[in-house]
Amino acid sequence: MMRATEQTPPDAGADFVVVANRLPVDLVREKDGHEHWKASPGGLVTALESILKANHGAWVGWPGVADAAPDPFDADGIRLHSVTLSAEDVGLYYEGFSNGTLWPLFHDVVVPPEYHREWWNAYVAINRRFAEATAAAAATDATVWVQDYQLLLVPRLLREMRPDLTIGFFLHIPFPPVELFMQLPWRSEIVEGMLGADLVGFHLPGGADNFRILAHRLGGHPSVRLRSTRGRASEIRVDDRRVRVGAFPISIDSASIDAAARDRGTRARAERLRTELGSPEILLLGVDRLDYTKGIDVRLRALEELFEEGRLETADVTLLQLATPSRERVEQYQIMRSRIEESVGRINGSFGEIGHPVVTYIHRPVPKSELTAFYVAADVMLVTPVRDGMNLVAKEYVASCTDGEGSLVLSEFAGAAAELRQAYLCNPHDLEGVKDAIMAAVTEAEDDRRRRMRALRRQVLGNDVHAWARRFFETLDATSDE
Ligand code: GDG
Repeated sequence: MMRATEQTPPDAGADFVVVANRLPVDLVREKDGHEHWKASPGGLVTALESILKANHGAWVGWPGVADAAPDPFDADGIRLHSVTLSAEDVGLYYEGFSNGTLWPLFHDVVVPPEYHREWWNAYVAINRRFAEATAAAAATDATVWVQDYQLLLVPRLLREMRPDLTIGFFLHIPFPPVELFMQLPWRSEIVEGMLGADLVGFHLPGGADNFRILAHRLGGHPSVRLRSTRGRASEIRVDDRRVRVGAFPISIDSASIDAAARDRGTRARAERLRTELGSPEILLLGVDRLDYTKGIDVRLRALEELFEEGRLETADVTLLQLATPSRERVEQYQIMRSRIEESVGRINGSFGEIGHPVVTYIHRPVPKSELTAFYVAADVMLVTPVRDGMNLVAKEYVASCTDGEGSLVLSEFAGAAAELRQAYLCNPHDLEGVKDAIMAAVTEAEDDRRRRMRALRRQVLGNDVHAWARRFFETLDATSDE
């Protein structure tokens, strides 16, 4: 199935198609109306690049600008097909149903999900638009890999349009417990949508279990039969088809981050950064999209109390918090941002010195090289989400600790905690526990810290994003071969 078909012209359709909400490049529209493309190399592109190129691959997604309708074009050997979304589509399908309904519902209702029929109708219509674009882009018997919660209905729609395709689906966020999922007025439609795939992948076995139970209960296909497939996926019978369900924990391009962190320029930048931050004895770091799931508020509160109680000295410790702007038109994100910025102001007002804030807060994206320098500079990385599918930042930090120094404080509620067992694990709902984990990360003997980091590095360097993609495809291949 994944043969290199070198002679097939892209116009005849691609043998391998990735479908995601966003294309791997962003369309940028200048004030004068002039448009150009900018690469946005995420982890997924890195993982799939070689497979896409070897198979005359195509990518279907939104270019990131409302009403843009660029023709398909080739970038680096990958055919890019844009799905056009109007400003209203973005408001209803993306900001509304995807990020106002599904995102909070799938993250344990950290904020209340909103259920609006108007949002749902738009979600159905836009999923159909993605499915149609994919059906038009895929060659006969092609393999299609659908990504994430914005496109949960695409597998089934696509199967109806193109029964010849092999369809994989991967969810990048948690899949919630049955009791929460059952809130969704359109729960059966969503489960049916996902069951259109041949293989449905989650980060963790818990998500896969939740899905199996729901498929049994809601899918209208009562014979859920469990059978293990190379220990990776079990099987659900849907009419005369089998759907495999399994856990595929995503990772990062560990080797390239390790190399970037060893780079002399990066190390020099990391040193300069520490000086610019007032040469603290201990540099704490947070790196997140500004999202209410990430627990930025949790770590700020923990830090504030540790200063108040005198367990940490403000003269020794500083926190660098990078909070990349995200979903800024969604109300809950605006509320969260105000709350975090208020805390940062309060902590600096109480504990900072003139010219030396204790929290340095950056609310804008930084270049990747700068981010790697942050990781290299940090003594302790704080990853405290209240719920997170995986959390790649935790793995990126570990890959950047090339000298074996550095400590990771990690929430048990991040998917990464299942693999990164030697981190300083904490429950983000237990503030005392978070404070203790930070203190342990700061004060534990060097030998113990190094031992933990060695184990973490073995895990992250031995399980990279390429292995993740390979495992998914091998399982999908095995499914379609049957
Ligand atoms: C979803 C799931 C799951 C952040 N700021 C900058 C920047 N970043 C990069 C990080 C990291 C990525 O963004 C964030 O990935 P996460 O995994 O931490 O979180 P989500 O965005 O919520 O991702 C998550 C993931 O999907 C994959 O399945 O792990 O659980 O929620 O790579 O480095 N990169 C640059 N500048 C920034 O300012 N260059």
